[in-house]
Amino acid sequence: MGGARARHAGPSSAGRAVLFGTKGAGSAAVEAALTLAEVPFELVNAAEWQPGPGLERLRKVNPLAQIPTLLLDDGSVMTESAAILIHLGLTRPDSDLLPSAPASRAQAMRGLVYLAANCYAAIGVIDYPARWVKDADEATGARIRAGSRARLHALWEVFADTFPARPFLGGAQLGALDLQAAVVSRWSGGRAHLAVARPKLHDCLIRVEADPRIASIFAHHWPPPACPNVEAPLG
Ligand SMILES: N[C@@H](CCC(=O)N[C@@H](CS)C(=O)NCC(=O)O)C(=O)O
Repeated sequence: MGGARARHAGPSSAGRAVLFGTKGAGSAAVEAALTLAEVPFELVNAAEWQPGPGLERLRKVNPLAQIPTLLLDDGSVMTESAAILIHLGLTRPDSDLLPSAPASRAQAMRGLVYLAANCYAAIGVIDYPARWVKDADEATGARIRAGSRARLHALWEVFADTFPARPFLGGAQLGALDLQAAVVSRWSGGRAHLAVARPKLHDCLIRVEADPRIASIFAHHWPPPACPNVEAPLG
């Protein structure tokens, strides 16, 4: 599976899925989902905040220049993380990205859209407050950020109460909802808030990131903090 991953798309990418993304971004959830589903793909390093050829290429397929953006193997463009993950789950049923039972699958899709429409959207406001208020000064930007962050943390509490881990968010198997929750909670203090306010969800996300099939992806995007430089006493 690891061999399916290449970090830079070359000219030979036709016929292969191409994922636009960068370190620490929402593309990490799609990268993990493609890996679980064993879909071969190439990764183009691109982000709105990283000028360069990757961004130029991304703009041509997604006018919002947002990541994740995924080119399917037929060349069609997929944007919107929830839609991408649902598509992968539906087209790769053996991956367990979505539960097979219709009632559980419906709840997993509900959770994916909840995260995109509520949590991810709040993070978009936190990251780019000036997009939402004309002529915002610094103090206004700071107030928008603080209010959106508090709202985001409340949204996480509702998510945890609505989608309990049993042991994973979609049920018995690790799936797309777990991946998306693990990634989106990495931003704007979400994970630290959950550790205190909803520890069961927090523990579930730690288990998700430790799954041996995808642990290296999470470790690449969110490396563990370096050990303090403590000198060992000489024996
Ligand atoms: N609705 C999109 C949001 C994607 C998004 O906001 N991605 C961020 C990176 S994690 C981005 O590319 N932001 C740049 C921008 O909005 O200009 C989704 O669910 O995939």
